[in-house]
Formats: sequence, structure tokens, C-alpha cells
Amino acid sequence: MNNLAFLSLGSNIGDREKWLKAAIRELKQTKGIEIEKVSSIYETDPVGYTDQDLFLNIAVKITTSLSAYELLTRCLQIEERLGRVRKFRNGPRKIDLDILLYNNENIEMEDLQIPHPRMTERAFVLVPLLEIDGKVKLPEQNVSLVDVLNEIPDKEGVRLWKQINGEGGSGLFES
Ligand code: PH2
Ligand code: MG
Ligand code: MG
Repeated sequence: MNNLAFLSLGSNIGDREKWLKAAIRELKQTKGIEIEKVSSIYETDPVGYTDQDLFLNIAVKITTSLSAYELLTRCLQIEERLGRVRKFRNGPRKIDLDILLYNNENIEMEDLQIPHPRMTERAFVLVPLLEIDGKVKLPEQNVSLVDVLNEIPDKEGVRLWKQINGEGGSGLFES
């Protein structure tokens, strides 16, 4: 498990917590993925397309032997397995798994960009991410993501919904 990655998960359809838990379970069951840390759950106002229900968002820290592209493929498989239907961009979804960071790499492929190109504009990504690692940085940049978050105007759209209950591990999502 020699690669470190951070993921952002979101859901705003049906039993949102159930979809997040199911996605964590699928990640855990993946050979080559070890869950290191899961954030508290935040309830967040929709960003981009605003005429939809509130989201639950979390961040997850993993170590993995998968390449970034294999990890993307696995994330998309999990979305599919959990029955995600894609209607339109930024629209409602049962479950979304996005790769935020993969080691310190910059990856520019047609269907995979790392760091996630919109992560620095989104408080619903940065608040949970910084909860699990307050020192995380963008590759080759010496800017603190805490400072980036402080510049974002919509932070009040991100509210703690269920606090992590344990030390380390995946707290809320154990068993
Ligand atoms: N995901 C989007 C678009 N807008 N808004 C919130 N609050 N949470 C999300 O996960 C989200 C969003 C596209 O993936
Ligand atoms: Mg997304
Ligand atoms: Mg996505």
C-alpha cells in the first residue's frame, strides 16, 4: 500500500448516510485499498446546480497499491454497483466518489485530473479533508489549504452533521 490518496464522497438522494457507508464498505473490501481515516459527516448546501436536496459529504484518506487510474476505475465501479444514475452534471446523485489527491502527483488525463480541479473552490471538499489532515498540501505548491478555505465565501453552507466518534481509524464507519 505504497500510495497515499484522499477521496471526497457525496450523496443527496435517498438514505444518504447509507450510501456513504456502503461506499466505505466497498472501498474496504477492495484488494489494494486500505482505509486510513474517515472524516465526520457534513451536511452541505448544493454547489453548482443549487435546485436540489442537501448533500452529505465526507473525506477519506486511503493507502493503496492501485495506480491513480485503477483507483478511478474502482471508484466508478462502486458508484455503478450502488446504482448511481447520471442525469446531468452537478445534478443529484446517490453516491459520488472523487479522487482529490494522489501522492504528490499532478495528473492530466482526459478523464482524470489530480488534484481534483475544483477542490480548492469547494468548502464541502476542504472542510472534511482538513478535518482528517490539517497539513495536507497541493503538489508543488506551498499554499496551506487552510488559507485557501478561509478565502472561500460559502463555508456556512457546510455544517457538521454527525461527528466522528473514535480515535483514528474510520470512527463512524467501523464494522
Ligand atoms: N458535488 C457536485 C456538485 N455540487 N454540492 C455539494 N454540496 N456536495 C457535493 O458533493 C457536490 C455539490 C459535483 O460532484
Ligand atoms: Mg463530484
Ligand atoms: Mg465524480
